[in-house]
Amino acid sequence: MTRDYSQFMPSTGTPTPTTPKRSALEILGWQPFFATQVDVDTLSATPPVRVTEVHKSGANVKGDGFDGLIPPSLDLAVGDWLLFDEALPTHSVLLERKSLFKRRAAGHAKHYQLIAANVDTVFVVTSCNADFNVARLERFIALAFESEVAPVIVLTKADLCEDTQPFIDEAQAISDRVPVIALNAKEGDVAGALSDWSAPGQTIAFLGTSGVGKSTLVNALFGQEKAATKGIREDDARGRHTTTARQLHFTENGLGVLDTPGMRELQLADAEAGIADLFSDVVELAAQCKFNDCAHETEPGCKVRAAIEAGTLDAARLERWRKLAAEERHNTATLAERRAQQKDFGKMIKTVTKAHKGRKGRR
Ligand SMILES: Nc1nc2c(ncn2[C@@H]2O[C@H](COP(=O)(O)OP(=O)(O)O)[C@@H](O)[C@H]2O)c(=O)[nH]1
Ligand SMILES: [Mg+2]
Ligand SMILES: [Zn+2]
Repeated sequence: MTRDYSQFMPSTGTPTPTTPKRSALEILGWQPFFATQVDVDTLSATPPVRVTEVHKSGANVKGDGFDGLIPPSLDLAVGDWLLFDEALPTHSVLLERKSLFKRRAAGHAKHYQLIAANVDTVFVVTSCNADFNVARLERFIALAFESEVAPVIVLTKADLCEDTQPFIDEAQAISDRVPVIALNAKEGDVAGALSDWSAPGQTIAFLGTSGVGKSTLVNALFGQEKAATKGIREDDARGRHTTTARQLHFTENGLGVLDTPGMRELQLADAEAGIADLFSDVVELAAQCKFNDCAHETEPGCKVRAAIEAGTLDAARLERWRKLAAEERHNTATLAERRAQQKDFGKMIKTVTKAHKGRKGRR
C-alpha cells in the first residue's frame, strides 16, 4: 500500500522525507482532543500524564520525563489522561475521555468495570478454530460502536487452518463497517497487516477470549516480548491469566498498544445505541412494522418476518439481536436499580445527618 508522506516533506530544501520530531507527549498519545481541554498555564502547573496500568494499590502513569505511581482514588481506566498534581496526586484532574470501554462486571456483580479509555482502534481477536463465535464477536463490536472506538476483526491461526475463507466470510457478514484480517500472529507480518490503524499517536487495543493470540500480536508489533504468552491452557484451575493486568505499552515511534487479559464473559449494559448501530438493518425493518409494539412473531404487517421470508434477513441473526438486546436491557435495568438504591442510601445518610445536626442545634 502506498502512503502519502507529502505533509511530512519540507516545503523547500532537501527532497528527502524527514520523520517529524514527536514530543514525548505525542508519543504517549496526546491528541488535540485532550489539548483543547486545557490552557497553557494549567498544563505547566499540572502536566498531563497517561495511565498505563491500574492496580488495587494505585495507577502507573507516564508523562514527559515522568514515570510514577499515584495512589488509588479516582475511578481510573488504563489509557486515561490526568493533569498531574505533584503535591497532591489524589487531586489530579481526569481529562474528558475520547472513548471508554466498560462492561458489566463478571458474575452477578451490579457494577461496571472500566476496561480502557481513549482507545482509537480496537482489534477484536478470535482464531480460525473453535473459538470463532459470531454472537461473541457481535458483542465486542456492539461494545466498540457504543464506545465510539473503530473495531477491526482479527482472525489468528490462519496457518493452522485448512480453509480460512468460511471464517472470513462469516466475520465480514457481521457488519460492512468492520474490516476483517486473517493472519498468522506468530510468524506473519503483523505490523504490516495492522499498519492502517497504527499511525504514531494512535492507541490500539486487543480484546478477545484467552488463547486467541492477543499477547502474540502485541509482541509482534514490538519485535520483543512485552506481554507474556502461553498455550491455550493459560487459564489455570484458579482462573488466572497470563496477562494479569491491562498494560499500555508504547512503541518507539509512538503507537500505544494495550494488551488485555482474556474476557470469557462480556455482559453489555448501557449499550443500546451500540447494539442498534450493529443491527441497524433489523432496527429499521422493525420501525416499519404495522404495530409499534410488534414482537416480530405472528403479527400482521411485520416487516421483520417478511424480510426473513424473502430471504433478505437471516433468522439466526434476528435471534442473536433479540437475545443481545434483551440481555442489555436487563443489565442496564439492574445497574440503574443499584444506582437508585445507592442514591436513596446517600439521601438517607444526609437526612440522618441533618436530623442529628438539628437535635444538636436544639440542645
Ligand atoms: N500457530 C499459531 N499460533 C498462534 C497464533 N496466535 C497465537 N498463537 C499461539 O497461541 C497461544 C496463545 O497465544 P497468546 O498470545 O498467549 O493468547 P492471548 O491469551 O490472547 O494473549 C500461544 O502459544 C501462541 O504462540 C497464530 O496465528 N498461529
Ligand atoms: Mg495474553
Ligand atoms: Zn415486526
